Amino acid sequence: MTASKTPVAADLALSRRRILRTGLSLTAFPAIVAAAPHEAALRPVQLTVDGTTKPRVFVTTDAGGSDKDDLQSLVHLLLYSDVLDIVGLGSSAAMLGSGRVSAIRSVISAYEADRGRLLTHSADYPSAARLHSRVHEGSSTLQPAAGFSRPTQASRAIVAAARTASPSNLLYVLTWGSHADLAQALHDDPSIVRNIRLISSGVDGQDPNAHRYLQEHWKGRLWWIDGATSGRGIYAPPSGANTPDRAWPAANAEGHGKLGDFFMASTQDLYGDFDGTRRTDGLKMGDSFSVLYLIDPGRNPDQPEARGWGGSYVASGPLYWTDSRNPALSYGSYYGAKTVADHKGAFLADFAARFDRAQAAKTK
Ligand SMILES: [Ca+2]
Repeated sequence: MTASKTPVAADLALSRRRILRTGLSLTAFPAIVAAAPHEAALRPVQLTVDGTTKPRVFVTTDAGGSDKDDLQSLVHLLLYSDVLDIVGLGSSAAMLGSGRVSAIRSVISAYEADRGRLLTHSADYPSAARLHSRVHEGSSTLQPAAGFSRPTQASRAIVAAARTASPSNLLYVLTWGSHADLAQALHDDPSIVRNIRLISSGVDGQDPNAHRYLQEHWKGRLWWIDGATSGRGIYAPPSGANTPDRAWPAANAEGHGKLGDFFMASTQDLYGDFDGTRRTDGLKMGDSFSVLYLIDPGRNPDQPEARGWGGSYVASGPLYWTDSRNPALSYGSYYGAKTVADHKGAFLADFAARFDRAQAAKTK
């Protein structure tokens, strides 16, 4: 095993706020050896037009099920795709079966309709074709007891993206669904661990064997924010009730481009509307705390314990952070939710401004 127990070069990690000199030589980064076709297409560093580094992000999602909150999270992600280098979007929806990449592609199609207006606000929004080329089917079955089985398109893409990352240009893997494809990727190429930072949602129930494999074989060697409940602070009230905000998307998303309408349509029946009241309609996007962690303009991503949009986490071992168990920071049973909710005003105002971009082109 080549993984090191030393910190993953945290002091070398580049945040997107760190300005690189223009004309940075890509030869400063490791050469790509025997690169796979999609590996070669991933440039080592993506810069915004003003020379700021974009965090490299690979999202795995269970979008496509009856609970639509990952669709909301994808809208949120794409509205910030000018400041993030989205190198992969994997469908890790083992509980749902295959074919869920269509859910990811549907959000990209909405984005494509709005991109012309978005570009008037920021020249860094990627093309829809580029995003589509980075969508990958993941595991459609639960992993066996070992926690891994066969490579998938998504697991191969994670390996490829991680190989083109480096300790000074890390790959953030954001898991919104199961851990099956990440587990497979780490099994297939253990050396990638040094280039990965994982920010995961509470997804152990979506593939228990894959999650256990990560816990037993990678915890302590993999830089990992294991956030099970803090993200609930995006939508839950202090009581911890499942009552997403219905007014916010009606005021800030609906009518704001295709993405806004898509978001609004994805607020309905979040939990299947079992009692016919639609009381759970609204803004949820509980997995988006991992994106908030990266886009917070005031946050140093090397410091999981600091305060910020994506929450504050407690070190529970080397390279491993979890939700705070401080009762004062809990919303009902959601540990750490207050550490996210405390910043709700700021990150929702910023999100609203992003929907405004989708609604209207910037006037000169
Ligand atoms: Ca999810």
